[in-house]
Amino acid sequence: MTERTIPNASTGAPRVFSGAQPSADSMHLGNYLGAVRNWVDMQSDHECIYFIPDLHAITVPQDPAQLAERTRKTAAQYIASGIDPTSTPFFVQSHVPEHSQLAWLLTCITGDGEARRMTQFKDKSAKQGAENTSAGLYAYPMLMAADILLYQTDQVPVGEDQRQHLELTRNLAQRFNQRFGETFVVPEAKIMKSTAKIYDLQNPTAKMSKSGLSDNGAIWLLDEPKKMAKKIKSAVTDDGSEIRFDRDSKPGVSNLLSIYSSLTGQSIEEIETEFEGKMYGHLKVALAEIVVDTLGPIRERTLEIMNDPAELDRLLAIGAEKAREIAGPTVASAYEHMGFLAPRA
Ligand code: ATP
Ligand code: LTN
Repeated sequence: MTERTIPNASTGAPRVFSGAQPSADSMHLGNYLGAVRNWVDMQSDHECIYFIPDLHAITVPQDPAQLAERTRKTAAQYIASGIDPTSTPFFVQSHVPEHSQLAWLLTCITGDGEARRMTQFKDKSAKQGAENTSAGLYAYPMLMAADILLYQTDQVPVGEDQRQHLELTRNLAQRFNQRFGETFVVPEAKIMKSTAKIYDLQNPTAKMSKSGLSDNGAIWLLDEPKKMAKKIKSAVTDDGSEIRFDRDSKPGVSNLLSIYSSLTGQSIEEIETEFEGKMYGHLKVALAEIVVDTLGPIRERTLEIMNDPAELDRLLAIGAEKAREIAGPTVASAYEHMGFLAPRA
């Protein structure tokens, strides 16, 4: 295995790397419970590095003003959620040029058929039509592989939808090591539990998503607390009145129960017992309070951070500097192994 040139690898804890695109102004409850909260928790017993993949965001058309704004907002929400930029390297992808450098090398050892088989590419390009699909969308998985391999990552906590990209990343790491000599740690996907999958409040068979049909279907971290409570209280529920978990016949109530369980740590059975003989309305009132108690302070903190963009930019610059301490030597080693002529000092 490759020797690591890592500043703080003294603990021997596995290295974790992940991130989510700055593709909306606010994360939703599904992003928080399904991804960000896990990343926050992992900081206690893993060596974590987190980033905002803004270069990935331009694989679909972007408004330049919005890109910068959303990058800051996303960063602020991560920090407010508990990612600690003073101990966990936390940075913006485009601030670390090594991502683009390594992506090119990896693109050149990826087969065209291999890239075309990526289901995310197939789905998105089919939806947009060939003329509206950029070559960047095609190259997306190789950039993602570069993100991960630059940091000699052991584990990548991601959602199920990213499993195939992780498989490609592993194949590219093994291929590179075999062809050119040991350069990269071969990472593992850590697929985050689907029990935390959160559904749309208005359409509880579809997942809560940035691109949902109705704004009332998603709880946004930046929603005012009153609005969050109102959305929970007007969530679609099901026929009957019993508060019982049954995804098939009671998708609305089941969704509320799993949000309740994720936020409190109580099991579904415990919650069912607590609400035995009560009405849907009781569950909604209690849940609204829990949601507001959890997300309200994160929202406040996000607004505070957004009020001081210079301080936020300073933290991100420190993150990028720490990232480059690891990414720089990895790219240098990859160039050397591939046989590039070293530039004169
Ligand atoms: P889109 O609406 O464009 O599909 P998204 O809301 O699904 O976007 P992503 O940026 O694709 O968000 O995902 C960021 C992370 O949040 C991923 O790890 C994903 O698994 C997780 N996530 C997204 N939606 C949910 C959800 N409803 N429940 C649980 N986890 C989710
Ligand atoms: N493709 C991922 C975002 C992403 C990522 C990464 C996640 C880009 N590079 C590296 C983990 C590691 C997504 O859309 N969720």
